[in-house]
Amino acid sequence: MPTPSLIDRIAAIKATNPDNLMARHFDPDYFAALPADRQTRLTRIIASGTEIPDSNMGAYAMAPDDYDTFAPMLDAMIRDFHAIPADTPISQPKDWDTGSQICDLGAIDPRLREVSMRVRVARNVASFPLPGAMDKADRIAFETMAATAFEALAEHPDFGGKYLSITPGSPHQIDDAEYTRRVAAHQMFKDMSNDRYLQVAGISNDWPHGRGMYISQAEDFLVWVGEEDHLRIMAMQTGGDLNALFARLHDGLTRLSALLPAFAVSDKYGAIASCPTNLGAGMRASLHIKLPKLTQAGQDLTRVTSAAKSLGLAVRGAGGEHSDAGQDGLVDISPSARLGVSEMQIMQRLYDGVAALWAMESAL
Ligand code: DAR
Repeated sequence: MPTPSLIDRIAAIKATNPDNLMARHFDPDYFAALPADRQTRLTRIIASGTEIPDSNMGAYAMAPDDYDTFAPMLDAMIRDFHAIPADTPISQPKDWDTGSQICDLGAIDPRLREVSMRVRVARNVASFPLPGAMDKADRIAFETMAATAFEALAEHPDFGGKYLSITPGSPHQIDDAEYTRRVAAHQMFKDMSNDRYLQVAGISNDWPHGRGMYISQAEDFLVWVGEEDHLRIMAMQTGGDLNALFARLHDGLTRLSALLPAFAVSDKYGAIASCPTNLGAGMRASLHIKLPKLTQAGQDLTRVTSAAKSLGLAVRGAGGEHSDAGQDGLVDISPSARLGVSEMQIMQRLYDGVAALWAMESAL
């Protein structure tokens, strides 16, 4: 049997995997009309959706301008995922004025002061290829540049810390035992070469070269280098004060951006990310909360996922993407939308959503 053409394969995926947004929005006529070099670029961008039919998004950008170049196809996928109506322009508002709304989880219930909260943003430096198209030299050059920026950041009293590299031969290299310990502590990212999506997209290539993590002394501010995006900048804390958490991230992001070349951003797409799911604010604001009744002690996420979806929230296991809930019903809750909503709106949605889920849990 001849190998089915790309178009035939995607048509077959569309029939068997209706939630594969790449297959759902792939237009054979649009693809066929592209010049050969652009067909090659687009084939690489949609490789994950083509090779892994149960993908949801099914695409990763390889260069910041991919979103503009292939907007006729990628915008349809982006609108679908981020629930942006056809008659609404794709546009990213900016509003870190997270002081204007008080979002203290302790005001919902004092017990919620115990939940661990984390907010992260994805950022990519415009002058480098996106991670899926970087070669080993790019990855090491980027990490070297980032490590120099971290040396300056480490001088700041609020963000002092150190850079830990897993690049063989790096002056900042840590041993396997410390790497394993940092992963177990949910600080360092896992071996990306085990993620089939990132592997197909080329994002995990050259592992572990060019990868590492900046960690503050208080271990409440982290910067991943060389994961799915060039940088994943995150703040974490307990206590329920979402305003303080967001303000700390914004402060760290602002200081770091002043130490690096320009990030890839656009008025339309906001912060440019490898995955279209992370465009816009590029922000994932999440918290780990125990919902034993709504999750049947972590055995069944159907009900909590449905309730969360109606609140604009996504549910994951506490071990990260594609993980199960904890036995005590510990789940990771985060707002789904990231494009077309501001940082302040994301914070508010998280607060309002958790309040509603907590009320449902308490009423059972
Ligand atoms: N599994 C890939 C990516 C989904 C979004 N998560 C990211 N970007 N980490 C998919 O296309 O389904």
